[in-house]
Amino acid sequence: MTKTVLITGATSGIGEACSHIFAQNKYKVIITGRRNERLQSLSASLQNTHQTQVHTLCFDIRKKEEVKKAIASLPSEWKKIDVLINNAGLASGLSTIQNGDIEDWEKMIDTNLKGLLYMTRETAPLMIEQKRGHIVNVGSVAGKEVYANGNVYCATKHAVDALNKAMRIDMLPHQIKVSSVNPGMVETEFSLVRYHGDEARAKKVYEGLQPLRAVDIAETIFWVASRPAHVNVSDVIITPTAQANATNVIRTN
Ligand code: NDP
Ligand code: 8X3
Repeated sequence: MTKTVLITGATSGIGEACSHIFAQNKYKVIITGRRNERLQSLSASLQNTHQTQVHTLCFDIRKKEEVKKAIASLPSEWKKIDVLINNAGLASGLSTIQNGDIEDWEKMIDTNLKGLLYMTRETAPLMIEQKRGHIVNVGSVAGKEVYANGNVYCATKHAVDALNKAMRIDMLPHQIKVSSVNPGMVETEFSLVRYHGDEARAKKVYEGLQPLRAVDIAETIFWVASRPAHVNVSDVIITPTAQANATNVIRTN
């Protein structure tokens, strides 16, 4: 039976890489994000490259009515979601708490925490009804440890870590799997977004070390999602070899 995956934040980085790997493995793919042009070109590329079926949903995950409407709009055969990848997220700014920008804080809380909750609230009942499913939450090393100036981003990812554990308990009677994948430094648009479009500053983050690629995380997520029915991988932390944890990194120059 063909399986269906829904990937939030598929217009870039880890989510986009996930869409390719699941499509390549013959999943039907639901891709979501706010940038419709990117969704349309990704959809065409997935269909051409992997001959798979693709459904696009363009919405802002921070808006609960948009989330509800998007999931409700899925044709019934697309509502049979086997894997939900709660990936959409961002860091916005990097500053002490006393100098923090409240708009940045709200953006991170609304996307990383509330958006993930809205998606799960709409999708988990569908999985329960069909008596199967797997929710994969993309956390971060920032959800395991805090680092200087990372305060609110780290708090949202710690919340994802807590929700991952809590969801696993709630889903247990329904035998729905819940897993989290927690990356360290991955070179995507993440730093560009964190630094509000400052390309030079974003590039500096990865100087002197080999960061993870989005595909490294996508492969891990696919591995987590493709274990046998009796196996649930609860929690994976994955960093570049040059990174020991959220704060210790080695650079060659
Ligand atoms: P990217 O910036 O490359 O991708 C982020 C994705 O999230 C985009 O597709 C974006 O789509 C989507 N997104 C952001 N805000 C919204 C919104 N309001 N509504 C809908 N979609 C949204 O970053 P990554 O691929 O690196 O990040 C993916 C996840 O991985 C995030 O949760 C991030 O926190 C996490 N992560 C990243 C790490 C890294 O070093 N890169 C390390 C650890 C975790 P669009 O703009 O089109 O809406
Ligand atoms: C992204 C990794 O270390 O920039 O979650 O917070 S880090």
